[in-house]
Amino acid sequence: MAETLTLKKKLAEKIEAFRPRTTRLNKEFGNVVIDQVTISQAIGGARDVRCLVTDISYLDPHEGIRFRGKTIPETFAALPKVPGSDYPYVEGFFHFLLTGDMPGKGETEELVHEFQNRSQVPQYVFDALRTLPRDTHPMTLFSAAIMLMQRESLFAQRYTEGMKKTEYWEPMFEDSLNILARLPQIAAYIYRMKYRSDTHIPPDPKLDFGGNFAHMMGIPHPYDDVARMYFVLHSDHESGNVSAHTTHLVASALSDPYYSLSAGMAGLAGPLHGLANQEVLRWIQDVMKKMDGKLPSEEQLKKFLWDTLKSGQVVPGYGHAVLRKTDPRYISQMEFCQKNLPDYPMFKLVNMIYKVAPGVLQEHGKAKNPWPNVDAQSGVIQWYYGVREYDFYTVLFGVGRALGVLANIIWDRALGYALERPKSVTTEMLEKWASEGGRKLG
Ligand code: CMX
Repeated sequence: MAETLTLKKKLAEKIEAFRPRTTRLNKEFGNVVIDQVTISQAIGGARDVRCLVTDISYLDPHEGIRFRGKTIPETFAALPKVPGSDYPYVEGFFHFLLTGDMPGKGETEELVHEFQNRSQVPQYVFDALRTLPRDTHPMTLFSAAIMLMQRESLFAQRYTEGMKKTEYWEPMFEDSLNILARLPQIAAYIYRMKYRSDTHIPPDPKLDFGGNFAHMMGIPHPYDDVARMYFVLHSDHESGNVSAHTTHLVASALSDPYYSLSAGMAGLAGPLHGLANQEVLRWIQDVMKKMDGKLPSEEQLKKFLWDTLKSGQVVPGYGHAVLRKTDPRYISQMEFCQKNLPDYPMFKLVNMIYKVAPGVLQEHGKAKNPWPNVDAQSGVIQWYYGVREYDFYTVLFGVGRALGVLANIIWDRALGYALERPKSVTTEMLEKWASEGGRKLG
């Protein structure tokens, strides 16, 4: 089945053509310096240190994300659309992330079919999830479900049997496709088990990734478009963010995609990363509650923001480690809201926060970026379409993020990236180098 898949054949050709570039850089230019590290970067989370490589997406601080060189609007415009929908096939987008080529209609349909063939979630996954206490966080269930399927890893099996390094990417590709095809049902199952009285809607084998997810969630059109948009927007944000970096790090030990993605999802579950989308809704709901459901004035909103900051908390959905302008993923979702829910009070509140919060954060003077990130808008859309259990929102982020991080680790193995192992130093060493004006290099 997979042997004849156009995507796999195309990927094999791309990898063969690309490998000499990485080999040449490593062998002939390995000593060329591309960055240096300061004490505050060593203490401060390696911010801005250039020591990761990916060709799948690039995040410019002022422009935002480009997938394979294309902006978000360019990506949406160029991908084949699902019939009757304004949004593209998620499957076609995965083809684009992996190869850098826009798939044609035929290639996309072939891949949609391939995903459908691989989408059956093993019953033991559901059985295991059901044994856990029902108040377990959805991200714990999601990460656990991915980890549970590790026994099926072809990469792990082929590695034990013995395979050449140049072949590593193939079972990584197979595992990744198997995982991705199953994620919509796993996510919808977790949602309905926890929040819809444990009633479930079987997958429709004729539907695409986003359409089937909406169907299994039990939410009509245009939620299928919301799903497609959401998964594409959340897919990839270059390599240094916690979920991408964790997945890459774990995979560098030649852990298979199940282990690696499960670990990446644990990173996404942090409130400074993907969990911020649930925190945004919690914050907005808190404001609405205090206002008895009425919209606050700008002055009142300013006070809510200052109260949050003065209590030592962050304003969720604002700020970014790399971006220095409004996140284009925020804008893309804002445009969706303007078209589909322009008068929704919560959307109006989100717009008002956008008007007020950057000024407050600038006055506060700490955040390097006072502008909204992807998480500031996404929960409102979910709330509008009836997904009001905001604990679940990070799982939606996770389904999308899986597309990017899995594409990345397939290429990691294809290009033979090494075990990741940065060097640590002690505080005493830092103090010594500080007193000497820097570490003597060479
Ligand atoms: N509200 C209040 N303070 C903020 C802030 C915010 N939204 N954003 C940054 N700051 C503070 C930081 O906490 C830090 O304070 P300390 O010096 O006391 O530690 C200071 O400003 C400098 O931080 P920074 O360099 O601007 O930002 P970082 O790279 O350290 O962190 C991020 C980036 C996203 C974690 C941070 O902006 C934040 O906590 N935002 C709120 C949570 C959020 O929306 N996260 C989602 C990000 C997108 C995603 O990954 O999903």
